[in-house]
Amino acid sequence: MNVQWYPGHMVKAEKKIKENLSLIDLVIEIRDARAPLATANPRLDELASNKPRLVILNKADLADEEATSQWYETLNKSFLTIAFDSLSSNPRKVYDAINKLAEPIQKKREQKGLRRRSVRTMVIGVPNVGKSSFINRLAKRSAMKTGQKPGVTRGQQWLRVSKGIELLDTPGVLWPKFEKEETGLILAWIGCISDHVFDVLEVVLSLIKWLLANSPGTLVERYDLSLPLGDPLDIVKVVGTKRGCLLQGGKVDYEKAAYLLLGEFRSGKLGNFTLETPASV
Ligand SMILES: Nc1nc2c(ncn2[C@@H]2O[C@H](COP(=O)(O)OP(=O)(O)OP(=O)(O)O)[C@@H](O)[C@H]2O)c(=O)[nH]1
Ligand SMILES: [Mg+2]
Repeated sequence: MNVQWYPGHMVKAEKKIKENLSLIDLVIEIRDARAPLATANPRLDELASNKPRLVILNKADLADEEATSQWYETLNKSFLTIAFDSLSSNPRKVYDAINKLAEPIQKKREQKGLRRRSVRTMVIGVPNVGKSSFINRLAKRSAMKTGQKPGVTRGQQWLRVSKGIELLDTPGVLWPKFEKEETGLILAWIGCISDHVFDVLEVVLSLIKWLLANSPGTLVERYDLSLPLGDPLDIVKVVGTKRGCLLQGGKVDYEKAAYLLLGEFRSGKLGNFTLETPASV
């Protein structure tokens, strides 16, 4: 897949992270539980090596539960990790984790004769993983703007989410680390890359291939497809016909059908899927 990258943009993003590191006590890295590898920040180990880190496997409600447990086990060996649903999980465990990670810093302050102070945390992650929704969940109100597409948060914004905890919302940043073509595809499937920069039909054909290989019954059931199945393009055609994605004159509108499939996948209507296993770490 051909996605355009802007090296200048990445240099700026790294500079911003470095600037913020001097202001904060710990880092919360939000990843998408459906793709904890593709949505990881490959530069973070180096950039934030001296800051405690909390990893949130967000959108756990859309991921495969068993796979999320496996990811939890794997990641929790390196970083305190929490599987979370920013639309409905109880934030208690996140508060506890933040306070636990900040405790050594608070202790150090006390030893120096200083008072404990608010824990300052930067929330980072690739676009659309749910950073702003996560902050809203912790604050128990819609303080930050959220949206179904990447690039909603433009600037940085601090918010006191509870007594003693302040979070910094940041714009999502993608890193040009697509050594594997699949990483780019996965990011496109789950909505972390703007739909305008790739060919939606091409991306959906690859998603259909993945679904046929990993969960053969899903498409058949959801769209009541007859067997034997045709190739992925045929499947888009049948879905488009059945769902009325048609051009004037009655021909199938492949792009519209592709958007419909993508939307249903992203919102969990096709089921709960995890696209990467810890074995690929
Ligand atoms: N099902 C589900 N949807 C979520 C969850 N967290 C966020 N969302 C949805 O995902 C979309 C993106 O959420 P945002 O909070 O705007 O994501 P963001 O990381 O701040 O995005 P940018 O600011 O664009 O980088 C929104 O439509 C949210 O409602 C979650 O845990 N589960
Ligand atoms: Mg945001």
